[in-house]
This record gives sequence, C-alpha cells and structure tokens, in this order.
Amino acid sequence: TALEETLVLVKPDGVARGLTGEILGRIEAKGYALVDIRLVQADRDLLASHYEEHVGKPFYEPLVEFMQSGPTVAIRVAGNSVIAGFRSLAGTTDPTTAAPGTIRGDLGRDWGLKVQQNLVHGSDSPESAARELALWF
Ligand code: DAT
Ligand code: MG
Repeated sequence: TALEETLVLVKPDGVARGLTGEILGRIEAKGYALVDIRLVQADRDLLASHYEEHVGKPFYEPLVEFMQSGPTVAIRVAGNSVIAGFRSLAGTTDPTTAAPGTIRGDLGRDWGLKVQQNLVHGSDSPESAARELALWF
C-alpha cells in the first residue's frame, strides 16, 4: 500500500439530500484523513476540465448540467491506497445495481433518477487525482 490523496466530490444530489455528513462519516470511519474541504458552485469551465475524458459522450451534457444544479462539496482525502479504496466505498457507477454496503448502493435511489445522480465522485488513478485536486483546490 502507498499513502495517496484522492479527490472526493459529494455531488449536488448528495448535498441537496443532506447526505454530506453521512458520506463524510463513512470516509472517517474507514480511517481516511480529511485534508481539505470546500463547498463549490461548479461552473461549466471547471466541469469541462474535470470531465474532459467524457466530452462527446451521450451523457456528457446532462452530466454537466446536473453538476451545475447546486453546490458540490469537494474533499481532499488522504490514506493508504485511498484512490482505489474510496471507489470501493462508493460502489459501482449506477446506484441501481451498486452493492449494499457502498455509498451508492445504500443511499442511491432507483426511482426516477438518472445515472449521474450517484451521490459521489472519486478519482480513478494517481494521475486523475493529481489533475482533479489541482482543479478543485
Ligand atoms: P464514475 O463516477 O463511477 O467514475 P464515470 O467516470 O464513468 O463513472 O462517469 C462519470 C459520471 O458520468 C458518472 O458518475 C455518472 C455519469 N455517467 C457515466 N456513465 C453514464 C451513463 N451510461 N449514463 C448516464 N450517466 C453516466
Ligand atoms: Mg470517473
């Protein structure tokens, strides 16, 4: 294992539903360290950079619109293998089928929601983490 930092976002659906504390609690309970935290109203430029790998995909525009619908909580999280570890805590992308015990599996709702309303983001590699942390902090 290696000490890493990752970017976690509580997306606008998580903030609006009052789940920030629950999600922070799961990160803390795992033993990860909260290094920095801020509430951000993301704009299109920030989101275009953050989601650059997804530009042109069918879900890109709805995703960027949704991410501007309210504030996001950005968290710099440190821990051993925290990049893969947080994605394991988060669960798979679609909350409908995410495993119980995960943030998306336990807290995601499967009625009338879009896949992008999946509560959290976590960086997927050391390169992504460094790039994304520089954008949000
Ligand atoms: P993840 O957030 O699990 O890393 P991703 O990076 O592939 O997933 O996609 C970024 C976000 O885009 C994801 O959290 C939700 C949305 N998304 C991904 N695939 C989608 C799809 N097939 N339909 C709608 N939204 C999608
Ligand atoms: Mg991703």
